[in-house]
Amino acid sequence: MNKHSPQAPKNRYANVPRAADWTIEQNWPSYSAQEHDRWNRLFARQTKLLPGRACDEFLDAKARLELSREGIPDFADLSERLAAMTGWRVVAVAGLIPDDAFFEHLANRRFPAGAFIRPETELDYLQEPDVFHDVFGHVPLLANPIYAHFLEAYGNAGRRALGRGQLHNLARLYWYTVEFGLMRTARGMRIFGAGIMSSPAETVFSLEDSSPNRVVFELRRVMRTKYIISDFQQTYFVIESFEQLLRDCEQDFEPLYENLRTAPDIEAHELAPEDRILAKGDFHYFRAKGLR
Ligand code: HBI
Ligand code: FE
Repeated sequence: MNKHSPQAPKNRYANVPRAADWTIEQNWPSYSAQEHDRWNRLFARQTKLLPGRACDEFLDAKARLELSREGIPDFADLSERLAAMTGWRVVAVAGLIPDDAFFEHLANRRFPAGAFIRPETELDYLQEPDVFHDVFGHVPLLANPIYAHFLEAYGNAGRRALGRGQLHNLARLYWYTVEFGLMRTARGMRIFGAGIMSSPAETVFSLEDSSPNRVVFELRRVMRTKYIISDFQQTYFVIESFEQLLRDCEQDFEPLYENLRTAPDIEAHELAPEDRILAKGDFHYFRAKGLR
């Protein structure tokens, strides 16, 4: 590459042709040995951290899906195995896609997964969901029947929320469960959110650091709670089970949305009077970074 050519695009899928539903060709043979090797290093590093931290449903599904350290998975093969379990398939996208397209895919049991893998310089954190965040973080739980049903119900709720202009309430539900959710189990607190599951640092921080609040999940409370995307969470919400999450999301959201229209937002670090608090954060990590 000569000095006049633009910096190699960070995401080589950014300009590939896409279908009307925003899907692209994964073009699995195009992955280089370096890209496969990066997946293997991310996979090995994260897998080492998960025993005793990831929920059993995740560890069980990851094994059943044969997610391995043998390079970036071919979405077609992975989808054959996944579809046989819960009917979900993994479709390739270049990055974030419009909300309506995203919810349409979820409502049809298709998970849009980034085809690119993060650059060496962003091994620890990146804003756009890459193949490691999406396939290692999100896909395994789609093999769990209850969670698979929850995420389809979420996709349908998303389309209704869009219609009402209340997507932000639903995006918070996604953020504090699908991305950063914790679960209380008989053997202690466990991770299920993909944003944590695919991040070595947050895997430890979310369970073991004294900085964040940990509060029992309550749907309306979560839908009122703002979030930050640039750092660890200041509050984690803790569910009892995927069955509980599914029950919460199968209700008719209309009355809830109506009630939410006038309910004030809650800041990411705030505790609310009705909270069932499992851990009150001391925020030392956030204060040290000037965030609190
Ligand atoms: N697109 N590829 C992709 N991945 C996402 O997680 C995603 C998206 N578009 C919209 C979106 N998420 C949000 O609407 C939800 O997180 C609420
Ligand atoms: Fe995600």
